[in-house]
Amino acid sequence: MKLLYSPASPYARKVLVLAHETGLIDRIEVTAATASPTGSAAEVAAHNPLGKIPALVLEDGTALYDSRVICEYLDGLSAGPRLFPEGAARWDALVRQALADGLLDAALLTRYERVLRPEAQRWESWEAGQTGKIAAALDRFEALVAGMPTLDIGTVAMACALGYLDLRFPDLAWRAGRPATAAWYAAFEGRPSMTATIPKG
Ligand code: 99T
Repeated sequence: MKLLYSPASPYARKVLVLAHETGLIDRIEVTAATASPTGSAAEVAAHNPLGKIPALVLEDGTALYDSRVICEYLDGLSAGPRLFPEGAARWDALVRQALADGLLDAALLTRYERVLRPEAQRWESWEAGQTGKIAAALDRFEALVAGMPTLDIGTVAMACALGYLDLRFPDLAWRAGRPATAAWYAAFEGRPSMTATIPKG
């Protein structure tokens, strides 16, 4: 199967971290592609009408997207560790994934506002609204980290979100006032699945 991804994409990183953790990484051919709200690579658009990455193309040509669907699909193939728990723990993990992905959605909208939108059309209150969502999500991380399991789809998503803030938003200084999250992330980012997928871009 082929994963359309970009080395900066935190959503694609989530997929790759899960693939490492479940031992599936060698079954995935990774192909770099570009995606942007103002125009994505033809290969991306051919597989995902939304023009977004990641997309996973199966041997029979079926394309899976978005990252949540891909992660759950891969988890189902795992003969070893599973990152989507069952029972009550499932909802806890999925809500943390949604929280982290929502943080990322706000971060990406901010990123596009900063780098793509012509300066004359930028709207300060809109960016302030998005960065407010990022801060609120981070405050929820801070309340959650002490009670989380070591590894599930929620912890992977949270770590990928924090890694993206380090890459694109050093100005937000997310560690300030969030010592529990900073300590948790310092330990988590040492996992081989994380060191093998450090974002670039
Ligand atoms: O918005 C677009 O049209 C193109 N953007 C993307 O494809 C981004 C790339 S991260 N991916 C998503 O928005 C996927 C979101 C989806 N819900 C999922 O897969 O979970 C690029 C980051 C960067 O370069 O800074």
